[in-house]
Amino acid sequence: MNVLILEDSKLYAKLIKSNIEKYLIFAKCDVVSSFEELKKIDKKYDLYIVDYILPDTNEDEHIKYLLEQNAKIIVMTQYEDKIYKSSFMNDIIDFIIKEDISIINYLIRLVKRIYKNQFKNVLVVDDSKSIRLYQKKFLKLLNLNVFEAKNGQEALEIIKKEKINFVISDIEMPKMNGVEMVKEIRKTKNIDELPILIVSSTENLFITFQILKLGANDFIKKPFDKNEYIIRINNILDIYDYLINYKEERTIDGLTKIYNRFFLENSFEQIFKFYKQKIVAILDIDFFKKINDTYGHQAGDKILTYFAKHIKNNLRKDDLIIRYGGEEFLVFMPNTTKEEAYIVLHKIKNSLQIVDGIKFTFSAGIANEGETLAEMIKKADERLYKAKETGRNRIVYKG
Ligand code: GH3
Ligand code: MG
Ligand code: MG
Ligand code: MG
Repeated sequence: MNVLILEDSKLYAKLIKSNIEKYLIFAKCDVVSSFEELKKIDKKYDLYIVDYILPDTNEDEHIKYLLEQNAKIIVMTQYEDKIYKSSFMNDIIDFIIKEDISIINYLIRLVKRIYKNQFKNVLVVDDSKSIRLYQKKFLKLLNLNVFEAKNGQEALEIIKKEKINFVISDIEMPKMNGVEMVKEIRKTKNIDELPILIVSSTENLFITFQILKLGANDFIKKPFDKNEYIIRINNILDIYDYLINYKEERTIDGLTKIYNRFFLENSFEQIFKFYKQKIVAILDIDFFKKINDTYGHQAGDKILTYFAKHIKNNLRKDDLIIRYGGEEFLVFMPNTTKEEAYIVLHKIKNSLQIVDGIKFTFSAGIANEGETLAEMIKKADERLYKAKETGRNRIVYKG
């Protein structure tokens, strides 16, 4: 992301540039110190952080100049009341009060937010086209991809089809109102999966309480202040990003980068139940302890990483691989017979490479018997044991 800082105070410009580049690896900052210099630049930047008062302009000349080119602008100022009342208030992303150095933290967060928003889809649900457009303008300023729906029903259809990360909705709407819509969304997407912000003019406090209790995350009263709108949206999205990272860190194995046991025990059941016909296989590296003892733990780690990747490369899109134990991997294949699974594992077995001069093999058990995940794992484990007992380096799916 390319950022241009327009600031006549060299010290302040340097402070902002160094902080942004230190904390945001994706950002690259250039600095200019006057309107004259700005006008000489041909390059278009993704974001402009500009001082309100420059020595060579009449007040907001430079801001208007940038707005004409559809620039995304954050204004730095000592005159917040002036900015707040300015004609361009609704056309800039936000403003930062300069006196307080600690506001730099907010600026960093905001720039990071704007960068991340390019990957986020927000759905605005309102029966009034003008209100949708009004909100869309601010959401676009924040770099979000915007989808629109006229009522709850339309919203649900879009959520089914598109990867929506955030819903902003009215309450009173024809066909399906916001309360019903929130209820429907929460049947499949928990409060920690899809945030919902309500923007409504309702005077009825009980409806407000009700929709929040049903799973909406926050509420803004119409008519709203653009600044409040943007701050609340940024807060919600920041918290959700944090949650996503947190969940990912908990469910991904650090060494092999595939799902871990925590994922198996906490998130897998839903996927497992979704499919009628399916198989579970357990793959266990043969004599792995000996490999560790002979070549060292690091060599063992390398084999584990390679093995996980090798299995994954041979699976289909809907198949899953989970690190079940130290050198044990669980493979889940939906809509697959035991015979088909055997063919896949056989291919994995026959295409195993030698890693750093170390040749290794694995044994596996395949099962489709049993109603529950635990029953299927037990059966696969029994067959794995059989494979080990009868000489290792083999795959068992019968008996
Ligand atoms: P078998 O053929 O019967 O499966 O014998 P094995 O030696 O593979 O099985 P065993 O269960 O006795 O030993 C597994 C070894 O895996 C023991 C443990 O130190 C090692 N191990 C577990 N996790 C890791 C890891 O993350 N890295 C490395 N390098 N080794 C691990
Ligand atoms: Mg100045
Ligand atoms: Mg083993
Ligand atoms: Mg083992």
